[in-house]
Amino acid sequence: MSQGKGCFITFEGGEGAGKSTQINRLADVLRRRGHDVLVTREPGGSQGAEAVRHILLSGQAEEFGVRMEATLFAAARSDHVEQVIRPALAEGTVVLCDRYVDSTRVYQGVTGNLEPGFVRNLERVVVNGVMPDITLILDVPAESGLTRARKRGSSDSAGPDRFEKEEVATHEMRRQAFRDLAQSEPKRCKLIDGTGSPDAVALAVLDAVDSVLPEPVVPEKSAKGR
Ligand code: Z5A
Repeated sequence: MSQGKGCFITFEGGEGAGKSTQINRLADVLRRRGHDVLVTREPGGSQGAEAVRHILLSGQAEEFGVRMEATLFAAARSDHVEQVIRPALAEGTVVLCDRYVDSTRVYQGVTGNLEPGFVRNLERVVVNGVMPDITLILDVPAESGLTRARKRGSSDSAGPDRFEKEEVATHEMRRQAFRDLAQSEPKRCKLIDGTGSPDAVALAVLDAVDSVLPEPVVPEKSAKGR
């Protein structure tokens, strides 16, 4: 593992792809198996990053341009990495993160038209060596993901955020960009069909994750008793 004893697993995909649903399911399974698990998200996941989340998702930063937004996502990520992710991995925790660098590559890089060099340089400095052991890209047609997200949105009070409000064609372009990423980094990125039932998707997720997970650490007492 590139960053200590733990395992770093990220989930990516468009709106309503099922990331939160699958992260929670995977966390339950891994905890039952004896792993220490941390569920976190971006933008957010640390005190500093959560403070920036509202600025980004409310659209307050949009008028200042995509460079500004990308830099704010990066600032939030830096705090999240150094305050939460790196220490958790060093303690042997399995970290499950809802979105990470690939979201910046796709949302700000591809559909935001930000120069690839700028995106790459920002990423390198901010992650500072902490890259996912595996990235699960949940693949769902944009229209179905948006329908799911809207259905869920009508039952919570928040309403659509700055990104959810964009055109279907933009969401479809992101779907393709995530698929391209899976092709260009096949070792790290696994494309998972997200259109099946939550149970079917969970099985595919577990199958992919099993290839990178270390054995859970057995507590000392029970190890002696064996
Ligand atoms: N962003 C960015 O631009 N740059 C960056 O670097 C980063 C992020 C890190 C964060 O939004 C926004 O920030 C995001 C990109 C941008 N754009 N937007 N919008 P967020 O954190 O508020 O939300 P999200 O990441 O987009 O996730 P989501 O919309 O909440 O969707 P999800 O987590 O993938 O899906 P879900 O909540 O698990 O499921 C959605 C609904 O579908 C729910 O009612 C489920 O019960 C249902 N569901 C789930 N799975 C299934 C299946 N298999 N079948 C049927 N129904 C299902």
